[in-house]
Amino acid sequence: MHRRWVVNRTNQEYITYLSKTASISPVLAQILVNRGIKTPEAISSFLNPHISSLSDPFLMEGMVAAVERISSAVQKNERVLVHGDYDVDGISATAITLKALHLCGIDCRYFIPDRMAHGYGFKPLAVQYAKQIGAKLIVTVDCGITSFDAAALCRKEGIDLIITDHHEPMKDESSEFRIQSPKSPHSKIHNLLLPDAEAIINPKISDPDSELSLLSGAGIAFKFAQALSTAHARFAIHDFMDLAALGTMGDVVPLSGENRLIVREGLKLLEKNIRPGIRALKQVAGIEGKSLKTGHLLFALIPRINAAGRIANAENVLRLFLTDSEDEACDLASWLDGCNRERQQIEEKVYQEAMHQLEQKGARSVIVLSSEGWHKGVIGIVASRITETFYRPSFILSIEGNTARGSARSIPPFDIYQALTQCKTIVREFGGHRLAAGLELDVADIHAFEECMNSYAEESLSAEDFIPVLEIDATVDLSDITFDLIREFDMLEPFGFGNSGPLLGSKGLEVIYPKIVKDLHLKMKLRQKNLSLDAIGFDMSSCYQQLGASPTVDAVFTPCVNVWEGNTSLQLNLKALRPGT
Ligand SMILES: [Mn+2]
Repeated sequence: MHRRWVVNRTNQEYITYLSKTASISPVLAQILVNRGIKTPEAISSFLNPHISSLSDPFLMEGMVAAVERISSAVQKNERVLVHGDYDVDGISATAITLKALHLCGIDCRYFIPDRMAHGYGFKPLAVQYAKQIGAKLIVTVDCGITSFDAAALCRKEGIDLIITDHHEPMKDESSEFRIQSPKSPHSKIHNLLLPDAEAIINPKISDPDSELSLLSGAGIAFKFAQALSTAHARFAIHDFMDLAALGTMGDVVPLSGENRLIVREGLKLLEKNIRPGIRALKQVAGIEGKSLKTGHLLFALIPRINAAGRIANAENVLRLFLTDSEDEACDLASWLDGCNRERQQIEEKVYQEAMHQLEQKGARSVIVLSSEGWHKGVIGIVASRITETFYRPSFILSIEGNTARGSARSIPPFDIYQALTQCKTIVREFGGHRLAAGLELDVADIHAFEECMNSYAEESLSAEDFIPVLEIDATVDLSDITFDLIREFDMLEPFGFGNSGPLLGSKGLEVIYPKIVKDLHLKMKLRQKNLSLDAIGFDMSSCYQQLGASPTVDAVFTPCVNVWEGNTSLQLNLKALRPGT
């Protein structure tokens, strides 16, 4: 796919100043500035994050009230229901909250909705379940911020409610139906519709511009647990960071601020196998004993964890996270591995059908595809794959009777939550974020919805917005690439959304001995002045043809250390090539 190459540049004097004061190379200084880390102090805390730098959870709105309500539950010996969600973020958040409440001495139960039977979110059915089991308090995690009906039923049944969530609150544009009680501490917040609850912890409401608003559902559960650990029990909050890291990576929130700290510490804990369930899961995924990187979470652990909620029952994952039994852990892990294989097959079938439909109708600015029989558990992944392939927002809708339920994925220039708000008279229900959302609409309205989305996209996007950008951190000479530089880059880990591995660019490189390896990869030496380095481009064999077209090439790459038969050497891991400019 054609991409626009964009090099990030900052005032050279400032880079020199940062490089000197923070004792880092100018290349690293530029990379940090690109990630919004712009002062020597910010650089120091970014490169050396420490658990002591976790922010005070009591500064989060709603926290004091929530912790007080838990205290009274402890005193009155009340039963509490934790209401979660079926994806990795929701299950991790549930596990953290259950453990923390249990350590406070609370008798707690859980409810995880079933994707097929209940759909996403906190619904009246769960309140009925709470009543049935005699719970006097419900704590939602990773959901609840738009659960008006369930909150109202709680009030009616005399069950108290604490909402912890990181999803967008509903904007109040038609003030006729403001559903807030005067008791609610949030009733003063303008333009937001919030459910009636004893406490709401959601930084997207109280602190939308702070780094805390980037927390995942599990991240917020972690902050709640942190507050409980200070107020009640003497448990170590550090021990929850493995679960919080899984949720953080699973929900693809930016790896800055506390998210970075959570994932960095969480990876170490995941390596240590403090939970039999995680050890067993690593075993079936073939990554036990490895030094863990975020890629292992993204491609080995998280797909297996999410498979349960997609095609079966997510409660088993909760059991996996919480069990102390090695046998149970092994059984559940291999069951999950089976779910994941089944998920892959179902996904492939839906993907092929969706691609076939797309070929027939052609790709518009916003892709809307729908069919009966598409498994709701995989439509989100299919939307991701289609958006990635065509670099367009996409909606994949599964039709059942008169109802179409769908998943949407978007590209950075197109705020899909905003777009849905614009078309909200056509959709029955929707929720989500800038880049991903879920929705429900009448089958009869699918055509009108497609038109509405496309006309909004045509108004708000330019042709350039449909060309993906390749962001290059810095332009370097090959002589800048050293073992020291690569060691410095290691300090930037963990990599992920919002903190991707550094990409460097270099111009006017001479290509020496290019060859295709294993039919797929491209191997060569690249020379600049009298210096040459090995370069490898995985899955880049198709670039071989264009190499002869000009005397030199420009290249984008990540430098790495290659170890081969006991020798270590510098190597460029190529990401893109173009004729020299
Ligand atoms: Mn979430």
